[in-house]
Amino acid sequence: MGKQAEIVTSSEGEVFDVELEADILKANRELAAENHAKLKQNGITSIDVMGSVGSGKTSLIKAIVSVLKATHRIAVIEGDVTTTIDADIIASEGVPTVQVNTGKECHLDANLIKKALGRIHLSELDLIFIENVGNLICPAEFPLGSDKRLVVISVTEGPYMVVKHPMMFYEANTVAINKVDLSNAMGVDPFKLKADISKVNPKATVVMTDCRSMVGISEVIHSLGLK
Ligand SMILES: Nc1nc2c(ncn2[C@@H]2O[C@H](COP(=O)(O)OP(=O)(O)OP(=O)(O)O)[C@@H](O)[C@H]2O)c(=O)[nH]1
Ligand SMILES: [Mg+2]
Repeated sequence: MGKQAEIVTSSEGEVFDVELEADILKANRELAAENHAKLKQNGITSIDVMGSVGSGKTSLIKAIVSVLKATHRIAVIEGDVTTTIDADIIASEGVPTVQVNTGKECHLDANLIKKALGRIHLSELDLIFIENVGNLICPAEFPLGSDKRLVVISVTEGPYMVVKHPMMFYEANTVAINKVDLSNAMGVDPFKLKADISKVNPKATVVMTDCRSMVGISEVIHSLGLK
């Protein structure tokens, strides 16, 4: 064994079902456009919330909802592989919440969101948040039809989340670096994460947040143009 690691890229391995995958992505994009049109017809602003497992997506949505619910009519679609834990947390804010369980899938898709939108009284809303399944890989490829994308990472995932998963950040409008209250304990510099994000996507607004103390929440709201 040499001192440097061997690298095998996917282009060297067998790639199955390339055409099938292209069809699925195309069909998803078409349904996403339909969802977008439906949301716009109803005058609704929609925000995708994506990010790593346990980074604080639900906590951030809950914090934002707690601030905006006095002035906006809000609903939340909660995507999870299983359980209604996140939906129950959000429902405690008193806003309509739809749980979408993806079963074996590691991401939401536009068809699932189309179904979820059918369960909501769209004419009674101003704003929808969609929390995707927690991971930094698959959700990036499946647009849902939303206006903006909020990506949430946290210092507890270590210092390399952005450089290892740049795709998730390409389309982000806002990135929250969450749990900054734990930066010292984790030995992770949030400003280094911020610099990594700005390299990958210079247009994204990066906000440091601590959802437990409501730090950075109004900046996130402002950066998404919601207030
Ligand atoms: N210390 C600290 N803990 C936080 C913060 N934000 C969230 N947490 C905690 O982190 C844990 C995970 O938070 P969630 O909001 O459920 O994270 P999530 O990204 O929605 O998780 P999944 O949906 O399971 O991927 C919970 O115990 C939260 O209370 C924060 O800013 N600081
Ligand atoms: Mg969650």
